[in-house]
Amino acid sequence: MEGQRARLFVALDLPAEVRAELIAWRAPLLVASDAALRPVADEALHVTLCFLGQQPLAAVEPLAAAIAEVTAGGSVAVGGLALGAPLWLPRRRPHALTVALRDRDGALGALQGALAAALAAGGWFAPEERPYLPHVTVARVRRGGDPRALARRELPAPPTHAFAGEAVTLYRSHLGGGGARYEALARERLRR
Ligand code: 2AM
Repeated sequence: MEGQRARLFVALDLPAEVRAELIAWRAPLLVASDAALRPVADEALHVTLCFLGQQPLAAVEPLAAAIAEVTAGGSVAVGGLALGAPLWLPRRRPHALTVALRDRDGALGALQGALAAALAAGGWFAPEERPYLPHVTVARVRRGGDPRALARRELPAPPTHAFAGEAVTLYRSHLGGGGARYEALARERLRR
């Protein structure tokens, strides 16, 4: 075990009904993409808060403790969220179809900032220069896939009702041929 590393990230988990809405929203777009897009697994739809990259497995326990401290044992709420505009990322040469997240009360930005500061202090996270852009990746461009025809079209807007984040989870990403599989290593629920 000693010396083993894993690809880790911390994410906000979405309520099941919001995941269901995203699954319904993307379904006709997957068809229209003519197989250029591969859907992210239904249960894996998430909002990345901090991408940590390769970390020693020994860091999992202190990382879980740091996340528990930032989320204050379930007393933090992240409300006022809503799905926003569809977004191709990166903008110039898209690898993914995503949906932006609106953070109407600034609660998500505050949580992400606190988490980024705590994880940077622990030496696990290198803060990024670019501003944090909350989004849910719903599908990735397949190798050799060309989504340009779809990317030129105006996409329908996803549902816009307000919701609250479910939990903050430390995930391990297992990369594989059929797409990454995400394993939850530690989860802290948020106040509803
Ligand atoms: P994406 O959804 O925008 O592609 C697991 O790979 C999660 O970490 C994904 O949500 C992915 O974001 C994000 N991720 C992967 N590589 C990253 C990087 N270099 N910087 C920031 N986030 C990254």
